[in-house]
Amino acid sequence: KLKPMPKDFLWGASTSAYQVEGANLTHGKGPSVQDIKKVPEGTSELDVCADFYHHYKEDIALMAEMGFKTFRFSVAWSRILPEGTGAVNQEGIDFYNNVIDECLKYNIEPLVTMFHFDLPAALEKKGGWSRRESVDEFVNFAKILYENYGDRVKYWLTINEQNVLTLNGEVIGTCDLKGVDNKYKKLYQENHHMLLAQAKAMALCHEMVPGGKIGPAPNISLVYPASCKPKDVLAAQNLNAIRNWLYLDMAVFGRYNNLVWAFLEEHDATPVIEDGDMDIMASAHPDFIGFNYYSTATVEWNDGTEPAGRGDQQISGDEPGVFKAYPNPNLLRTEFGWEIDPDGFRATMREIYSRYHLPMIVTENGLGAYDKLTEDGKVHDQYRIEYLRKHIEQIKLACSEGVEMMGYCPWSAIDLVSTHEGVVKRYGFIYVNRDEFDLKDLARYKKDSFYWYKKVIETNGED
Ligand code: BGP
Repeated sequence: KLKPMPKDFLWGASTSAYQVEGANLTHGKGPSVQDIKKVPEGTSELDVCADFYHHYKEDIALMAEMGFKTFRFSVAWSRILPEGTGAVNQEGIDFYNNVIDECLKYNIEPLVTMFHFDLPAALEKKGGWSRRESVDEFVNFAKILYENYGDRVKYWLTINEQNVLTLNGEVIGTCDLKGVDNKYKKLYQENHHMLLAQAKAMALCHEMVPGGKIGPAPNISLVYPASCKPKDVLAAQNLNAIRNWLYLDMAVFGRYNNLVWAFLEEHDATPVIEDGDMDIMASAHPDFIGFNYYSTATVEWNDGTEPAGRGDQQISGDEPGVFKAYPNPNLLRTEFGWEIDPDGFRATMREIYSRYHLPMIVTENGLGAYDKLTEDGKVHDQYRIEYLRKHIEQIKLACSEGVEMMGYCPWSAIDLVSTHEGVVKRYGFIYVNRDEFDLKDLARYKKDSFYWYKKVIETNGED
């Protein structure tokens, strides 16, 4: 039997700085890795995006009209610190002050992601996360955020989808592996630095922000075995460890997952760990777990005879001797080929909760589609309503089963730029009138899902 949703459930939605703001090289902002990458063919540059930088008041007013209790957005590191360290760009500080104040004006709790795929290019040029210094650079950035916003921002997220950064960085434009001999060695050393930076930032939040709550935000997709063949089950355990549990085991327990460690040893890729690193990680604790969920992943055993290939966004490449991507024949797919699995969402929530026993907030979930604006300014996105409704149903079921869910922030509050598939891949409740290369007037239109989500929030999930 369904129990009512928690009274203070945080309904909202998400964006990220480099995908929504525009003004990417103006107003004192330094370039990030996203601004120096070559954009995928057929997609536009990041100079305008949804132009949230100039429309934030109008956009937050629309979020308030939907009844948002929270708004998840990220802070662009190189807007605050154009060089990644050193001089602060006051205009950048002011911009996020304004965004935060605008949220608070409508009683919307800001949920701030510190780092969402946009390392300052100046740091990348020096070697980015592969250098030990990156840990202190991130902590310094976190300190500036707490100093400036800690009086008003209670909820913080450290690193968006650190697992995707490690497993799929080339696709999302955060790393270039050309000429790298042992990619695992490089990626998992960077990963170690990020984990350490995260642990230190969590501890610092507890020191500096009164009542502050902080958590990680990996992308968690429960991994299914393709069959009940025992070897397929082993393959699923392998990918679950590599893709999912490594990140949460580290954030919550500060412990490397043993299956991952064995995998790294096998590839001569165990990270350099300095004295004291593991203590720092074991003593820092998140207050909650944020996670992005789009779908599950399905794998079968890989006997090692086939070379590594690339799976889809959730699977991120096959590993000989470890697992092989398997298209799940039981699931429908979006227009962009992503599997749709609401039941798997509940399975994922159950599994995370049974492993970590922490409250959880869904920091992303959603459907990318080619929406059409009608002549009379409507967007009939019934497919999105259906997708979201089915996922919300699963949250209700999970809550009724005793899983502690704090909130739901689908991707995305407003149309923005996809990681690699352009602005025509839309996720928002609010339509932004532009095409890939024709900026039109950037006017905002309420999609059908806007009115539907407003009712969902009004009734605390009853719709
Ligand atoms: C997540 C990212 C987001 C986002 C979303 C949709 O991986 O955290 O930044 O864009 O996926 O993905 P895409 O834009 O590739 O459709």
